[in-house]
Amino acid sequence: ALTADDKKQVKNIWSHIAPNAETWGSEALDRMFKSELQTTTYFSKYDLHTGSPHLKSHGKKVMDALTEAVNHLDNIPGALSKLSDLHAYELRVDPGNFPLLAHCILVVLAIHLPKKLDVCTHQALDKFLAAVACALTSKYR
Ligand code: HNI
Repeated sequence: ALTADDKKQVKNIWSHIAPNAETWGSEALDRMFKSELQTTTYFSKYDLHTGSPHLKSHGKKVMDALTEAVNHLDNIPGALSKLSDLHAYELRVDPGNFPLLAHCILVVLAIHLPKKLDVCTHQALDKFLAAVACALTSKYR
């Protein structure tokens, strides 16, 4: 679980991330789609080329949802409840894909914020992204 200190680290670094939601979100998706080809199967109607409008709009949606979670660190499952229904009941995304996206998000953040992503912040973000994945996959059965 996220400690009080983890929450502080996440909130702190997220203030530098939220304004870049569209660009960094689309970069993370781009990396996921290129390095984990099976993730593209959920987006068959999308144009997934680097920098495409779809990639940008979806990247922003994903990062904005994470911002919402950062604003509710004491109740992530509650804040993402609707998204959890969507991913579990409608999209049926394989839970194994969530760590793949989390990894790509961390890589993108490390590229853009190398100084800010020290060991403690990396660990806190890793725990945060795992908590989000847990919230989004909790309704699978
Ligand atoms: Ni995800 C739609 C957030 C992981 C496949 N996803 C969304 C939307 C948000 C979102 C927000 C838009 C909802 C809406 O329009 O009402 N997704 C997140 C978050 C994570 C995540 C915060 C984890 C960090 N999604 C994943 C993963 C996959 C995934 C790992 C599959 C590899 N998501 C989808 C698909 C859609 C989607 C597919 C629907 C896209 C569309 O437009 O049809």
